[in-house]
Amino acid sequence: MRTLHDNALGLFADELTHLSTQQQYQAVAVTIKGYYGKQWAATKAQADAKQTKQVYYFSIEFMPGRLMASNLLNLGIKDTVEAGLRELGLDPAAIYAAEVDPGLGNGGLGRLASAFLDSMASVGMAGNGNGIRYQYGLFQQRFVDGYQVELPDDWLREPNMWETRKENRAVIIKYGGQVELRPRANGSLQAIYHNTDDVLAVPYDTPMVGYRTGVVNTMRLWQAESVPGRAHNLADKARVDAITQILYPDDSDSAGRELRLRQEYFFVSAGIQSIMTHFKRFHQELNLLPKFVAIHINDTHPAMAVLELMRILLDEEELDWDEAWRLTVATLSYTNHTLMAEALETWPEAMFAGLLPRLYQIAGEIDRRFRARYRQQYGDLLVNRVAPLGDGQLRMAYLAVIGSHAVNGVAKLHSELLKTRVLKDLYAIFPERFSNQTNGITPRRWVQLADEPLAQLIDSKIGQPWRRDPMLLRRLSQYENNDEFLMALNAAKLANKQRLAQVIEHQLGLKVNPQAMFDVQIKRLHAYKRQLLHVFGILEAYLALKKGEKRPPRVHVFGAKAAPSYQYAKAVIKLMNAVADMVNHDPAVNQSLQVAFLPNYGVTLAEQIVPAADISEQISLAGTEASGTSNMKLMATGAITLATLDGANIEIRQAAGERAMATFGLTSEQVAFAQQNQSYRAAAQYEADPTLHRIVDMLTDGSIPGVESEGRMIRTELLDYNDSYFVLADFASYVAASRKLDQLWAEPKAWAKLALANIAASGQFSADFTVERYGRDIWQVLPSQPIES
Ligand code: B1H
Repeated sequence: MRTLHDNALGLFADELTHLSTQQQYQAVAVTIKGYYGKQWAATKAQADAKQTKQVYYFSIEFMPGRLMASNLLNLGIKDTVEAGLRELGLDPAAIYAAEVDPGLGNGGLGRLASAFLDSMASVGMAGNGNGIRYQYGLFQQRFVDGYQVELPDDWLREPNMWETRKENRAVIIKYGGQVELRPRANGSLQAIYHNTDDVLAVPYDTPMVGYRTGVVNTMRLWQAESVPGRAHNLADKARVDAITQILYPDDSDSAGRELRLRQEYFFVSAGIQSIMTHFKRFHQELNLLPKFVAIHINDTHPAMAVLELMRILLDEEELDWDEAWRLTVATLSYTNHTLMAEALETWPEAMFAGLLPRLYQIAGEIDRRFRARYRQQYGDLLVNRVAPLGDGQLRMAYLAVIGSHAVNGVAKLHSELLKTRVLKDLYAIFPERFSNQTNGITPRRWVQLADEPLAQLIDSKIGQPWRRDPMLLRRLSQYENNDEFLMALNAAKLANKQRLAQVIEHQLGLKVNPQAMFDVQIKRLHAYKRQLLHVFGILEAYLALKKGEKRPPRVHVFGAKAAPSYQYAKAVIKLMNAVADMVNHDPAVNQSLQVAFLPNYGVTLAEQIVPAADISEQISLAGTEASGTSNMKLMATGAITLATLDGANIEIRQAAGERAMATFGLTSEQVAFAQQNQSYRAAAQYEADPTLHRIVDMLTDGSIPGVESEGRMIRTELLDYNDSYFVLADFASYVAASRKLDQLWAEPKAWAKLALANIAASGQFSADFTVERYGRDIWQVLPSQPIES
C-alpha cells in the first residue's frame, strides 16, 4: 500500500488517515488505475495489432453503477486490497460508498447497455460503448408529503475518478445551415454545407474492466463544448452546453423535442466519425468496414446512424449510393426494446430537415428507393405503412430495420410480438433479419458483489468456478433435499434482510421485521407495469387483517421513479405512500403488514434491495413488458417470482420449473383478443367482486387519508376509461397466486427449495451468454483469449 500513501500525499498533501472518506476514495481509485492502466493500453494495442473486429454499442443511456468494488473484483485483487485497507484502519465499505453512482439512464435499457459492456470485456470481446456524458443524470427522487419531488443529480460535483478526457480526439458536429449539391467531375454530387452551427464533441473514456481476462475495454461518452474561438457570448456557450446537460427522464416514451434530436445526432455523429478515423488508420479499402466494425443501435435513439454513416460514405468517402448502402446495412444492427406505441420515435419532417438538412435529404432518398424497390411485390398499402417517411414524420424504428442487417427483440415473447404486430410488415419483407436475443444481467455485480452471504455459501458447496461460468450453478440442485443447505440458504437471505431493514430504518424511520416475507417490486413507475395491482394486493391483505384474519407477516418493498411529466404515475406514487402511511401506523395490522417505499431507486439502491427479496413482483400486463431484467437479478439471489406470463418471465419459468414461480393473469393472447373485440368491461369486474369493489371505493371515500384527487384520477382510469392495463381483470388471480406464497412461507424448507431452484437456473441469464449470442448471430465476432500484457 506504499503507492496508496504516495497517492494520498500527491493528491491532498496529507496523510491517508487525515483525509475525508471522499478523499480516501479518490486516493484508492488512483491506486487502482495503476493496476489496469497497462492492461487498458495493451488491450488497444493488441486489438490494433491483430486487427480484431470492434463492436460499438451506441446507446443514449448507460448505468454502470459504482465502479470501485467492481473493478477490484474483476481485476482479482478485491480481497487483497480490502485486507490492506483494513490494516490501515480504513473501512472498505465506507470508501466504496463515497463513490457517486452515475445515473446516466432511466432504467432497464441503460442498465442493459452497461451490463453488456461489462460482459463483453469479461468474455474477451472487443466491445466499446458510445454515448453521452450528461452533466446531470436522472433526477434524484425525494418524497415530500408522499409526493415525488425531483432534484438535479449533480453527479460530477466530486471528480469522476475513472474517466479520462481525450481532448485530442475531439470532433466537430454540424447542425442546421444549407446544403449545396455540386456536380463533381465524375458526375457524382459533392455536398457542400453553408452556415452550419458547429459544436465540438470531446470524448471522455471510462475503462470497462473484464472479469479476470486482462481485457479492459472502453466506454466513450461525449461532451458538447464550443468550438474554440467560436462562442461569442455567454448565450452561445449556454446553447452549446445544453446539448449534453441533461438526460431526458422519460422511460418508454418519446417526447419529440428538438434538444433530444440534437443529443441523438451529437453522439451518433461523434461516434461514427471517431470509428471512421480509427478504421482508416489501418485500412484503405472501405469495403472492409463491415469486416472490422459492427455498430449496434440500442433502441431507436441512435437510429440516425443509418443516415450519418451513409452521409460519411457518400459525401466524405465519395462512394456511390449502392456501395454506401451495402456497407451501411452490413455494418449496422438494431435492438428494439419496447412494444409501447408511444416509445417508437418519430420526428416531424420539418424539424428534422431544419436541424439536419443533409441527413433529411438522405432519408428522402432511402425512402424513395425503398418504395420503388418493394412497391410491386408488397403493394402500395404495405409500403406506405412502413416506409421511412410517412404522415409527415421520419419513423426511426422503420428506418433502423431498413438500414440494418439484423433486428432483435429482448425476450422470446417480445421478439414474436415484433414479428406478428409492431414490425409485422417489415418482417414480411426482411424475415431473415429478425432474431431473438433474450436479455441478461451480470451475476458479478448482483451475486458476487451484492450478495456475499449467498456467494460464500455457494463457494462452500461447489467451489468457485461458478464465478466464471454461472451455468455451473446447476450443480447446486444436488442440495435440493439437503436440510442443512436449505437452512443455510435461508440464513444467508435473513442476513441480507437485516441489512436492508437497517437501510429502511435509516431512510424512512420505519422498523421492519426481518423475519417477515420481503415482497419486492423495483422498476420504473408505469401504468403497464401495474404497481397499482400490487397496491390493491396490499389493500386486500389490509382488509383481511382488519377483519381479524391471520396472514404471515409481509413487508412490501418498492422502488420506483416516475417521469416528471407523467401525472398518472405520480398519482400512483402518492397512493403508494399514502397506503404505506395508513398501514404502517395501524397497530391492528402492522405486525403482519408493512410497506416500505424507498426513494431514489437506482443501481446502488438495487444492490441493497435485490439480495433481500423473498418475492419478486413481475406483474406487467401480458404483452407489454419487453423483457424485464430485475426479474433475472431477483431470481439469481433466490427470490420466488410472482408473475404474469410476460417478457422474460416466461423463460425464467421454463428454466426454474413451473413450480418455482407463482404465475397468474391473462395471457398475451387473451389480452389481445379482448382488445380486438372490445370485450373487456372493467365496471363488470368491479360490480362482481365485493373485495375489489371495496378497494376501488377506498380510493375516493376517504379511507386512505390524503389521496382525494389522486384516488379520483385512478378510479376514473379504471372505471371510466375501462382500465387500459386490465388491473381489475387480473386482481382475483393475482391475490390467489399471492396467497399460495403465504402457504409456502409456512414451510421454510419447501420455500428454500424453490429459491434454490431459481438460483440454480439463473446462470443462463448471465449477460455473458447474451453478448456471446449477439457476437455469433449479429456482430460476427468471437469471444477471444485473454490479453497477454
Ligand atoms: C425499455 C425503454 C426506453 N424499453 C425510451 N424501452 C426511453 C424507451 O428515454 N427514452 O425515450 C428510455 C427507455 N426502456 C426497457 O428495456 C424495457 O421496458 C424492459 O422490458 C427491458 O428489460 C429493458 C432492456 O431491454
